[in-house]
Amino acid sequence: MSTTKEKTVKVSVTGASGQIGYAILFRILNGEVFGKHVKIDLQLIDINVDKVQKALHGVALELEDCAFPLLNNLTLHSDPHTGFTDTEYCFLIGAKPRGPGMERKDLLQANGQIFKTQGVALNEKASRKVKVVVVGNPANTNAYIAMMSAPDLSKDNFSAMMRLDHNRAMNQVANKLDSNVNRLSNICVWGNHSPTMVVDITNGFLDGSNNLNDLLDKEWVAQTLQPTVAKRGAEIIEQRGLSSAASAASAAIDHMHDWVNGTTWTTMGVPSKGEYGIPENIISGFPVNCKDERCSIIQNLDINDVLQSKIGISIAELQDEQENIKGLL
Ligand code: NAX
Repeated sequence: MSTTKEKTVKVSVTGASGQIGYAILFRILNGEVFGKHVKIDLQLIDINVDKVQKALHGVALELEDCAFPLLNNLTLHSDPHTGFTDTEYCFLIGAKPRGPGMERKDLLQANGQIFKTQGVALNEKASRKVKVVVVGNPANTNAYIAMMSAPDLSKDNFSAMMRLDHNRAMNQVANKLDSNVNRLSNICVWGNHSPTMVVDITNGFLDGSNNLNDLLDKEWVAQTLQPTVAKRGAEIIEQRGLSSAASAASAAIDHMHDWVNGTTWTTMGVPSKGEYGIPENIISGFPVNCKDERCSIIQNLDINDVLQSKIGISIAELQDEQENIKGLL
């Protein structure tokens, strides 16, 4: 008989009946974030539209049919205030897609309102130690809005998902070196989750000691790696007819897993405290270490002038997005 006291965590997922939701829920309940011995109270949230709530109910039936031993309790919500009650780990996936004729600034406004409401609900209802990862686009600015709308929570509770860009970069480099992602370390992605994001291999290694600067041709990094990662989402839509879903879900699992269980050198979108000249509160991709359920930005890296100027462009885009939604805050 086990003598270990069973642990239960409370997890909320928005956009739960969407395509990323469908790809992530089964993996969360399979123990891929919190481990095989941690039970889960799962709170699923989607919008208050009959068709969507019906679809959410259908997903819930399937989750039940998996007979996951880790599923302790499952509840369905249309109101984030109930869906975020006491939540400790929160995947904010739900967002409006860009509609016909909608400009980027209209999307920012529409989604900004969603993330403001959710930030307020988190502020009122979530556990004080809640960990939030925003997946819904524009992810960095949505995370910023939620963070600024939750003044009673620490800013360190909020993050945006840059891990899909990170994983895409890792895969491209591993393929180029005819190697495996396990043999790579210290790669990161700076800036916004948008085509302006900046892949950085300058501190990277193969097998812990062979510097990627010496192994990879500069021209390949600039002319192939960076644009391939930047345009990968568009390439998937073009091929699959739908946007990335399972890979996005996988990246969200990796993001929360590493935040909870610890890691060295990965990429997370986290609020700047002024590191590397990035203005305070901008949620940018940074290289981070995670330990004891906290992540910290890796300090004192040398950033060459070319990288610095590319990062500056991506940060300027984030500042522009903030300017666009400042009326909401
Ligand atoms: P879907 O359109 O399949 O699903 C979105 C779901 O969110 C729908 O069920 C919708 O009803 C729900 N929703 C909308 N507003 C909501 C609200 N206020 N509260 C709760 N639920 C709400 O989109 P899907 O493919 O799942 O993508 C979800 C989001 O992830 C999109 O914004 C997408 O752009 C973004 N992505 C972000 C990525 C990243 O790396 N950060 C990569 C993948 C993805 O493109």
